[in-house]
Amino acid sequence: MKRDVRILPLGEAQVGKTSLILSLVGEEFPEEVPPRAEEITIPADVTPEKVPTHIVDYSEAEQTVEELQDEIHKANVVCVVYDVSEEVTIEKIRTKWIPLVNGDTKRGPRVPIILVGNKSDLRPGGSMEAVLPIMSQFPEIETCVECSAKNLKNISELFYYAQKAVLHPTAPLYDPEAKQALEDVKVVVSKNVAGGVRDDRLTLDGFLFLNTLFIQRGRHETTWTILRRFGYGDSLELTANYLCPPLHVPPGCSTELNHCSYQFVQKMFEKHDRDRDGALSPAELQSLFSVFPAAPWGPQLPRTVRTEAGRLPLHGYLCQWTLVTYLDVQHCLEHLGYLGFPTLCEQDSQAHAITVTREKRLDQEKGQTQRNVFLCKVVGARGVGKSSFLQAFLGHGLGDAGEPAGEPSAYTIDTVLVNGQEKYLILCEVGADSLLTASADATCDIACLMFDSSHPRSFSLCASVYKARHLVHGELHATSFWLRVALGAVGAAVAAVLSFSLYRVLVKSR
Ligand SMILES: Nc1nc2c(ncn2[C@@H]2O[C@H](COP(=O)(O)OP(=O)(O)OP(=O)(O)O)[C@@H](O)[C@H]2O)c(=O)[nH]1
Ligand SMILES: [Mg+2]
Repeated sequence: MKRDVRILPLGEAQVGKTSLILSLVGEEFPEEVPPRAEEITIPADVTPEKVPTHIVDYSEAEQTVEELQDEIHKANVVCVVYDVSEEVTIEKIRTKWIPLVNGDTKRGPRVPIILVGNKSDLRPGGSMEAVLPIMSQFPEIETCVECSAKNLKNISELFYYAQKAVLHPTAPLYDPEAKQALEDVKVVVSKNVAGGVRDDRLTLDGFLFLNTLFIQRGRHETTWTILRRFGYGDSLELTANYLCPPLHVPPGCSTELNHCSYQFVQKMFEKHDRDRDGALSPAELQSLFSVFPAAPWGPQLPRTVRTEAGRLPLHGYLCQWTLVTYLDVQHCLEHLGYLGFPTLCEQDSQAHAITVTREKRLDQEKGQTQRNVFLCKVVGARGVGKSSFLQAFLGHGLGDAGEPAGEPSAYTIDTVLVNGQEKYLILCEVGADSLLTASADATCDIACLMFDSSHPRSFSLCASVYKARHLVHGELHATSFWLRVALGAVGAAVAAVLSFSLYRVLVKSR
């Protein structure tokens, strides 16, 4: 929206420009008027559209042609004033004033114009017949109004129309010429490309033909406008502005996909699941990532989410999106950008795909949380079985025949049912030693301290971590819940244990 509006009344001498301005301001008809009124500013709060409005008078006697051009350049809207009782002042609208304002601007933005028939007290309604043909000739004329400075009739209306013409212009919404141009374009395309237009719309072939035509005819700017609208810069790479829209994540808050973006990524899944078997094969995954500079999900994928015989089912796919959004929201924004989220979801940026949750401290104070994704750090000495524990969470038992290939991953993610609601739970393995350094990041929702019951040292390490992070630094706020797990053998009980812990975390924070 415009920050303020500058209105310039023009027209033949003696039609009543100065009188109109002064009767608006003074709310009475000035018997004596100077040739030119001082510029006036109407404060935002007294205008109907609540924007500061400047009205600038023009007087041929006092201003040069250059000054006039300068004023036209600065104006947001021009009121061409004529005298309803003087035919010649109407004729001059077409022959002099509109060409002066919008001169050779054959294309491109034109200054909106309001036609103002003043002195309606002398000949009410008399000018319409003469004015209508002018209105249909010039699309930049927003409206016309008859008024009388003498009777104070339609004066505030006239300035209201002028304000409205700037703030809510008709031209971009309906331009009869542009509509015609669009029809012409379709005719050209359908004549040249078989199937270029279908159901009155351009097809991909038609669109490509049209752009080739633009480039051949030297209208590169049209093709560039389209490319830039989709986020491409001069080197035909997506720009950083497009890929990394600003998103503020205060400390203590986490990032999740919202309903609309889950729907979007699911649609992408369905689009690339060509054989409709509910999972993406490596080839289908490659086709999903064909619009990325490099495939973003690495060889750790089969050990991070649940996969099925080398294929990625929808569940695992959504888990992976959730994980990236939680751990690395910048990359998530980028990925959504490559997939065209803003265009396809009609949002101005990918930032609209993300929910930034309330600060965890507030959740704890209020005893409620809206979060759907939780992080559990699995802490333990080397060799204690953390990785196996993480893998068991995905249903992979030790030495299982069907254990997936792929590189080891420090994270696994799956959903767990908590009170009948599905929540995402991320497990992250952390070496106990690394947590003992002062700068270590101990923030998580659940800390799971793991020791090997046959190795006392692994228990004492856990005890040190517990003391260091919990008692000494009093970091209770950082971790809601400590879980001590002694595991002889890792089994499928993991999911149940963790689900129960998460349940306790949530119940505790209610
Ligand atoms: N009857 C009638 N006379 C008006 C009206 N508005 C202005 N006049 C008269 O028309 C004459 C010209 O008015 P101005 O306001 O000076 O006209 P202008 O367009 O500013 O003229 P320039 O400054 O010379 O360009 C004055 O005598 C006004 O009193 C109106 O609504 N009705
Ligand atoms: Mg004047």
